[in-house]
This record gives sequence, C-alpha cells and structure tokens, in this order.
Amino acid sequence: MIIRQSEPANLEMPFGELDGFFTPNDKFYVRSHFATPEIDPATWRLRIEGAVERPLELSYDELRARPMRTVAVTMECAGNSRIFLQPKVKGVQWEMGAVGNAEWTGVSLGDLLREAGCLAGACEVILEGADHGSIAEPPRPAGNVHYARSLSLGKARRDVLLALAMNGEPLTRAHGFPVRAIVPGWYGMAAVKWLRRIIVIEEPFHGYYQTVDYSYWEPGDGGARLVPITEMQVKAAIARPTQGEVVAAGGRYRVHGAAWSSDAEIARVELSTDGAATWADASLGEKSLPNTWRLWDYDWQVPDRPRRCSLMVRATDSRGRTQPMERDPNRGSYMINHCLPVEVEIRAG
Ligand SMILES: Nc1nc2c(c(=O)[nH]1)N[C@H]1C(S)=C(S)[C@@H](COP(=O)(O)O)O[C@H]1N2
Ligand SMILES: [Mo]
Repeated sequence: MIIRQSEPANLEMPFGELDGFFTPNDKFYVRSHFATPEIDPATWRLRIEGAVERPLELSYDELRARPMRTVAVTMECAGNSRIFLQPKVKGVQWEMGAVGNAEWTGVSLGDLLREAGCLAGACEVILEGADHGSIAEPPRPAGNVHYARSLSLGKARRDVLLALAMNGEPLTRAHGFPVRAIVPGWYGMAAVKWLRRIIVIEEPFHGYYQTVDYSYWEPGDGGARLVPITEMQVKAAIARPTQGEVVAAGGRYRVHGAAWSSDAEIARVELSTDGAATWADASLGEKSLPNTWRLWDYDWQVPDRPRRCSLMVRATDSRGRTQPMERDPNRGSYMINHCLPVEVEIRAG
C-alpha cells in the first residue's frame, strides 16, 4: 500500500495491482480523518434515536443475531485522482487507488428504522462515528468534532447497509470495526465507519463534512448553491499500463482497468491511444451489477516506432452518462472523473 499519511492512516492501493473483481481486504484503501477509535465490542452500543417512536440501543451480539444481507458495492473516495488536478489543490494526494470493490454483509438500515418508527416530520438520518478530534483549519466548529454525515430518509430506507463484514471477514479496525455504513452508489465519505449513533432528524443537517468539506457548487438561478457530495460520477480508470510504464514496441499489450458509476451499470468503455482523436471499444467483463465496478480490457497492438504515447479511457453507463473530457471547476477538489491521460514510453524490444 502507498502510505499517504501514517497518522491518521490514509493508505492507497497501487492501482496497477488491480487483479480481479473483488479487492482483497489488505489492498482496500483506507481513508480516516481522525485516529482509529479503540472499540470494545462487549461495551459498544449502537443507538437509534432522535425523531423516532421507539429509540433502540443494540449491542454487537444483538446486531449480529439479526437477519443479514450480502451485497457487492464499489466505494471510491470523493478525492480519488486528486494528484492529477492542475493547479494543485489541498487534501490527500491520491492517484487512482482510493477505490475498491468488496462484498459487504450486514443489517439493513431500513429494517432498523422501521422498528424504531420514524416520526411523521422526519427527513434525514445522521450517521455518527465514534472517531473525533479538533479540526485545524478554519472555518470550523469549536472543540471536539465527530465524523458524521447525513442521508435523506429515502436513501436510508432504500439500500443502506450497516456492515459487520467485508469479503466474508469481520471488519478490521481500519475499515470501521465493529460496524460501518455502506451507501451504494455514493462516494466513500457517506460510508461512516465506527458507527455509534443514528439520529433521525426533522430538518436537513448542515454538518462540517457536508458543507465546509465534501460539498460542491451547483449552478442555478440566483447563483450557485453549496450541496453535499453524494453520488459517484461515471468513471473508468486504467490499471495497466501504469503512468510512465515502458512497453515493448511492436508487441501486444493487455490494457486493463475498471469502470463504475452510480445506480447504473457500465455499458461501454472506450480507449484512445492518440490523445482522444479516435476511440475504440474495450471488452467488458462478464460481471455487471449496479453499484459495483465492471472490469474491462483491451488488446493493444503497440506501434512499431519508439515514442511516448498517451492512453485515455472513457466510460458510459446504462443511463447514457459519459465521462467528460474537461474538469468541472464547481467541484473543488472532489468528484474527479474527467478523462485523464496515462503516459507510456514505447521502446524497441
Ligand atoms: N467515522 C468515519 N467514517 C468515515 C471516514 C472517517 O474518517 N471517519 N472517512 C470516510 C471517507 S472520506 C471514506 S472515502 C471512506 C473510506 O473507507 P475505508 O477506509 O474503509 O476505505 O470512509 C468514510 N467513513
Ligand atoms: Mo473519502
């Protein structure tokens, strides 16, 4: 793993090591804002409270005894690929590897909300993590802040999972032990780790991690407004060749990678080897599920003449959305899905 920061742990998978539909747990990126909390499963409780008829308090064993569901979900950090932004921006300098695909097993949040009974005026739920600290840079709230994000009640009821296991293993501490949220189709920041409270609220939440952080400008009549980042944008990424890789002139090379979107399947992946002048279809992997990535590959006939060459890939999803060529400046340092070149060096074999 590439260590982007050691404390708190921010680890990236070298994306060139993509190998198979599921990301092994020890290769799955880690993104944490505060030190990993030390949680004793014997005393840990998950509380569901706020605008509910019957607040719930569940122990780890009680949660584990409930009906479970397993679902494959791809999770990408909203800042993935940030290192390629020009001019440089602040934040963890991820290349392509702050993304992974895993099979998550857990309890449906919708079931728990039904059991607690949301009041008529309920509109959102806040997911709060046990991790906390003070935020260094203004603007920021004073004192101690817990990592927290909200979801609309509709999304919370539809498909959100409270996951206890990842690829068949109990969650590791880094990935949110004992329980984390999995929010299909949304960027990773919504998948709150080390859950301790779920608070049903009657007014929209404007917490730090969906206003100052993890938000973007949406243009509109009367001026742009700041909105929380939610859905992943359609994106394809090249695993091999890697940036700067040397490839043999005149040979064949298997260009491959993954592509993903939100609430849609990947319908097409195209590759350009001439700086976006012409595009050719890549072959898509058999496995195609909503909210998981689709692997793709392309059998490239490498030119005979040694030179530098720029590869670019572009995905289209089943809802007709295609990756843009240009960066949208309203997105700040997040949601980076415009086409990015991978420069390779063709050398005589
Ligand atoms: N409690 C808590 N949950 C969190 C975070 C965090 O710092 N604290 N980081 C979020 C972000 S920005 C991402 S991208 C994902 C990363 O999950 P992972 O570390 O399991 O890959 O967790 C999200 N959930
Ligand atoms: Mo993230």
